[in-house]
Amino acid sequence: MKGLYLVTDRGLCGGRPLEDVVLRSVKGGARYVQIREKDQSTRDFIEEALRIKEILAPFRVPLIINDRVDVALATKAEGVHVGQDDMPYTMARSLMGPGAIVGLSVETWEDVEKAEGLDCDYIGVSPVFETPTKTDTKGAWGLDGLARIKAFSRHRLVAIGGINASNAAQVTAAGADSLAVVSGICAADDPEAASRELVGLIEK
Ligand code: TZP
Ligand code: MG
Repeated sequence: MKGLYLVTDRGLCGGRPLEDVVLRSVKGGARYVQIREKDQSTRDFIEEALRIKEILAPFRVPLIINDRVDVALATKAEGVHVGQDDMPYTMARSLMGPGAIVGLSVETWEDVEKAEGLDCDYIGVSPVFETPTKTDTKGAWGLDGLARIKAFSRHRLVAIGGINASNAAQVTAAGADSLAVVSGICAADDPEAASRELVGLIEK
């Protein structure tokens, strides 16, 4: 995992279709897209995932589904992202298969240690900074926590939480391989320009 990773939030798109925001973000250089839906029907989630999969295909950007392994399998998404309260990582991996992208969030040091024994494609360092987008967290890692994980872990690190153009370079310098961004792209007036700016900061 390298580069900009869009995590969606329909509620932050300001009335714009999520598909448009996703398209503009990948045009701006996002390399991964995770659809995160917390209160959508299964049917609507599947239909949305299929539409977004089609949008991503020409860009060769993999689609990752948050939490819902059933939706990922049904839509043949390239990956799934699980948190510590979701389906256990090893079950998600065995259902998705060895070729899928399977990511796991780490919220505590114990999670980081346990992840060393897992063949996940990346760990999501969650959250790096406090963020209004997700408040049911166990506290923020900060740049120091991220650097400590980088020094310890064998996994690729996807940093998430409060990341925007003002801190992206620092988060990358602290050891993030990829930056996952929700509001900084979904709520941006111009998601394409916002994505392009973040990509520039990651690659600097
Ligand atoms: N997991 C940890 S923080 C977060 C998620 C889904 C939300 C990040 O949102 P934002 O708007 O990029 O801070
Ligand atoms: Mg989850």
